[in-house]
Amino acid sequence: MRVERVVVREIEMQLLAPFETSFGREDVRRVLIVEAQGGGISGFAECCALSGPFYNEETVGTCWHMLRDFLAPVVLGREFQHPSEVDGWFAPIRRNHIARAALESAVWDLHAQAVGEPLWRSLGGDRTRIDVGVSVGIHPDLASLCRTVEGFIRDGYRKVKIKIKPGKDVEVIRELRRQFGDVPMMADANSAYTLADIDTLRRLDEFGLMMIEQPLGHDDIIDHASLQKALRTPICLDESIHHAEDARRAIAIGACRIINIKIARVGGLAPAKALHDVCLAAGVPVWCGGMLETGIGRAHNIAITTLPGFTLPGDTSGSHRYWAEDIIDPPVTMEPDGTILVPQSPGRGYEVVRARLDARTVRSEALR
Ligand code: OSB
Ligand code: MG
Repeated sequence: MRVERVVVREIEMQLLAPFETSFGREDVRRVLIVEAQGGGISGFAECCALSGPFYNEETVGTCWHMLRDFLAPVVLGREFQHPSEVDGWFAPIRRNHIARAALESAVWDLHAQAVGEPLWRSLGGDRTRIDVGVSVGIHPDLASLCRTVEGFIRDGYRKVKIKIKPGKDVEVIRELRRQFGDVPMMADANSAYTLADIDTLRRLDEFGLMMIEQPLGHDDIIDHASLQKALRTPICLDESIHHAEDARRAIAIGACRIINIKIARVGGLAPAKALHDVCLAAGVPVWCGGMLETGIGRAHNIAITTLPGFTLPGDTSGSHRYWAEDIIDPPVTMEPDGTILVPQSPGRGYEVVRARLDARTVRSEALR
């Protein structure tokens, strides 16, 4: 089949509460929604770059440019047998993974619908439910953080991830452990530390965290290997891993014991699966990270999480974690046991509500 038309839209979604990390804060979520049309079917995916280049180098603006001027032209009108071909078409383009992932994933959704099977089955997954965790942003004070975490524990999440940064780390985790005992907990630093902070990072060892995510440089694996030797807590890499080869190298030098896989960060579903395969072969557990996605991005995260190596709870929470009203129907919901049931209908498995999409669209462009 072929993609006959690509529609790129920018939408604005009000977050229920601002989300703060060591690198910045999002209040209103601007995301691009990519629609790949062919044979009367629409494949959807989300381009989840943040508004500024502070998680990785991409932004909503750079992704718009890449999608319109470089990526859509490569895909439009081109015959394919299987969506795993698309990543190969993008090979001459350097990086710009979030933009690539959006169009590549939309073609996967299109294909899965065309052949009448759920996206997760096209990917080779086999789980019927996935374990759900929640990511908790940096709060202005410890009391409000504790209230938030208490609510999430009551909701039944299987993992609580706490964002940390220098000055909001050891005492924060100590207090959470004191109040909530040994709930499955981890920390994510988003590259806020250096090896000079090794004493602080070692003090976190006493709290039995499941892992500490990306403590050091966004572009580093060498220092992470040194740090991992000095820590009991497993290091999980996020920002430093862009593709399967990065994972192979990081594992080879002992830079991490766990890897966070984000479809967007690695350039799409086929690259995410390839990264997963490397980790599975090496015995390194993976989990699916999040980028404050709308339901469209969540649907893709759920699909990839059905692969066998995703053995740890991810960051894909239900729609209501961030949105008063999601743009999909039904919304993603977490069961009382802390799982999400994997949808059985063809493609992404959640209907896109066009009226809601249109109401939130601030610009759109149709490409042929
Ligand atoms: O580091 O995992 C991260 C959000 C934006 C950018 C980076 C990260 C995050 C999160 C949120 O942790 C995860 C979610 O979508 O709930
Ligand atoms: Mg992270």
